[in-house]
Amino acid sequence: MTEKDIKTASKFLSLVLRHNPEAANVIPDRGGWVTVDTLIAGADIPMTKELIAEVVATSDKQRFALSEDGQRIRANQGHSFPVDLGLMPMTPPETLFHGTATRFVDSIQAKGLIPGSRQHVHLSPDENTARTVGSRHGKPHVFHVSSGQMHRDGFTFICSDNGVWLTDHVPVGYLK
Ligand code: HQG
Repeated sequence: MTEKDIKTASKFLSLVLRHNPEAANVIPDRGGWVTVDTLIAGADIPMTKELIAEVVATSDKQRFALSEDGQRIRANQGHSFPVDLGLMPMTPPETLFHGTATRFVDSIQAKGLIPGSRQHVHLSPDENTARTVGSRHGKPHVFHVSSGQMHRDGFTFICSDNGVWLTDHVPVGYLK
């Protein structure tokens, strides 16, 4: 298996496990879990258990998780279909970071951070990670989010298994 095989499989798993399960003819359960064998059978690209295990193990951001018995897989975050990750709400650090592109800044300063097509707003624990996330969209801009204050004001935060902080909406007043 080559680097290219792993990258192609990773992109396909992101598509199926976050956005479009029909692409592999699978139906995720409430927690977003899908049976590995069913996914392999429904995939329209060559997939094997070994390839999937390699993608899970080598993903730079630990995008995917296998169940303890190795029979099921899900994305750790980034879903656009409704999913209950089953994670306990947690107290976030005082400040979190959101990386975006400069062309979105005006709209964000008007509406705050909204999830768009995803289920949550994604926040990074450090500024460098946020900058990298923002660069995916263009010239990066990093917002500082007063997450500690949001939490004290009653907003809920969860932290995905790969360390991305998730919340529903960040109103403008908490952004710097
Ligand atoms: C922007 C990646 C205008 C928001 C990353 C972002 C992350 C607004 C874009 C994960 C807005 C949505 C998610 C508003 C937010 N007006 N634009 N009011 N509020 N936006 O890709 O956070 O590599 O859905 O700033 O690491 O960039 O795929 O979200 O630029 O964890 O594993 O709307 O995806 O992970 O873009 O990234 P996205 P995101 P992976």
